[in-house]
Amino acid sequence: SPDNVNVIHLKRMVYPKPETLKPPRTNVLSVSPWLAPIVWEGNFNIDILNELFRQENVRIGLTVFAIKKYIRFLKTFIETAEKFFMVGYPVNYYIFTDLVSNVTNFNMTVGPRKQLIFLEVPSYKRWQDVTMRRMQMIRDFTKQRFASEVDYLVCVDVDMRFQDHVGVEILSDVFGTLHPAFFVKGRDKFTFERRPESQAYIPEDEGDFYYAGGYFGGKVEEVYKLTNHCHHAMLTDKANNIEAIWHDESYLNNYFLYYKKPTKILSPEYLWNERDGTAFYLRKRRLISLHKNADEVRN
Ligand code: 2GW
Ligand code: MN
Repeated sequence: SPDNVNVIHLKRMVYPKPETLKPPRTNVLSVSPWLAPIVWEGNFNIDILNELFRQENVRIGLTVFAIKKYIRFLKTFIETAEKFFMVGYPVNYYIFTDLVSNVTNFNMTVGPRKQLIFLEVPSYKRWQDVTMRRMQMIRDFTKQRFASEVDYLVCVDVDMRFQDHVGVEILSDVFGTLHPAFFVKGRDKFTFERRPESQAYIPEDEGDFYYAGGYFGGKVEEVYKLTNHCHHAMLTDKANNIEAIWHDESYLNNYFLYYKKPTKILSPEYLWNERDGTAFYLRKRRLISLHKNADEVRN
């Protein structure tokens, strides 16, 4: 069972009765039209969820890419994950990097049943390829090793800092995250790929949510399907000399709309911009996307 989680069994677990006519959250959408829960603080009881996932002995893989200059984000990312991410559960941190020798000198230590695993991958010249090829690399390692080592994968950007609880409440067959810049906006403002020639195309009158490219996951088998699909869509576009406007994020949005709707959706609590302060409906800001000097890290 998880080490640092209070183990309380479902039998004699005493908690407030769910009230059918008194939803805990009234100012946010808590369920999608296809009945996927949208995860907000207040809507879940972590003790119940911990007991359910503990019974399954879940093992979690957290994938992150630290290629070229982005290696600088790794230390804070891992340090804060140790404090807030899946506390008490076995976690493999899968760090894809082009500089394995550099990072092993970092001398980061992680807690019991946590493992740092460095995976050496090529570094692409164009930054668009660095971000898009993550789909291919996650897919390849899914078959090779993730399937035998973990049950769920959580795939995120590295330019982030955890600052509050992220636990098993996020786990589901396949999950996506509401992009912090778009969840209050209309479809016409979504930056989906709008050229019909692209595999990522979504017309103006379609779309559920605008999902963030930097935070998705699910059961290993589902992450395989997702990354394999997005990688193939990207290759088809490449053969036709077109590249989706927001790269992997555009292909991911197309996949979630047309091929597999997420079975759980993470609210912006799970992905918030450092520069955006806070908002009245946010009870927690769990993972913060760091402000960076784009020109400096990109060149
Ligand atoms: C990316 C863009 C420009 C220059 C460099 C890089 C880069 C990214 C890199 O040199 N090395 C590297 O490891 N990366 C990885 O790709 C790293 O894990 C990073 O967090 C991730 C996405 O790049 P990032 O964080 O600069 O892009 P954002 O924050 O604008 O991300 C959104 O848009 C992307 C598509 O353009 C992706 O969909 C991403 O998932 C989104 O969050
Ligand atoms: Mn990012």
